Amino acid sequence: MYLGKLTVLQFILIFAVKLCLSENNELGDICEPECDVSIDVIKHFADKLGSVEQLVKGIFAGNESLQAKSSLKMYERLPTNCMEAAVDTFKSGIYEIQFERFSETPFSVWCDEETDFGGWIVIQRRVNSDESFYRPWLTYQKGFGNLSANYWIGLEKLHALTSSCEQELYIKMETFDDRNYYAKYDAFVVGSENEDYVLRKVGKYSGNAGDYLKYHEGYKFSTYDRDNDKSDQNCALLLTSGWWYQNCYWTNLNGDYEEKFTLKGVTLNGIEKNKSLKFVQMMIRPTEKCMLRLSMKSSFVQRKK
Ligand SMILES: [Ca+2]
Repeated sequence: MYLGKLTVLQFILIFAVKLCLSENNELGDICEPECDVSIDVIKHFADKLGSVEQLVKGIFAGNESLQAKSSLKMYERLPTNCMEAAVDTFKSGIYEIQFERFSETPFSVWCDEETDFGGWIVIQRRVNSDESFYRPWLTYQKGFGNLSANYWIGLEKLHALTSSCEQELYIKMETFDDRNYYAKYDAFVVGSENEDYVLRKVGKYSGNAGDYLKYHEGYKFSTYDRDNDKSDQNCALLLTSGWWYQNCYWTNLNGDYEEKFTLKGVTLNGIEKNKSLKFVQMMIRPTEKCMLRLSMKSSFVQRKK
């Protein structure tokens, strides 16, 4: 486990150095004007990495001191995301994470380690018509489905996960004739319950599916029993779904899973308008800046002790 944490620290260190060092610079010349990671931060993590390595060597040698054990306890917190949870295995599957902003009780998530270098928490998935996504507000708020099949993580968790530390979003899609698409956004923020879980921010787009989520930015989540959309109609009722509807959609990934012609399918308009996608998976991952902040938070806990 400790080696896993070391790997996270190494990741942070490598990221910080990569960000700040130009190829020809000496250590003392950093940073570039646009760089927001200072030399002090890099030195701090380098020192920390060295001290942790010494502690781990002591543990493995069987001569650990009480002080060493005490110091290591700060690294024993549960993972807060899939970057940390799967750092030892690099395998997709179900992992326990703990996110204090949501609850002190750990909860299970599916971590995807196969897409775009892994570390993704799956927040939504459609694989067949076994699970209805025509659900009321409270069910969308709480989450539903099966972690390894059709799934919606829940708006409350989505708000907690995206509002405290920067996340990026990856939407993976496949059509019934086996064409693959993706849409990636470098930021993704969902508002609070008081804001009706508004899609507060969708960052810069990249991918081959087209930027069809931006249309929904700034719009509240709607279900058939909570019409927050911009339309004169009730989009969620009309489309038997729940989504950040505007008037009504360019993207409708919680729509009706139907292979046949449908106007209310699991769709992204740039791919196919009137037919469902065969597979959709929405995932979030902490940005590099977020991982840096998480590591700094751990070091702060240690200094307090
Ligand atoms: Ca309406």
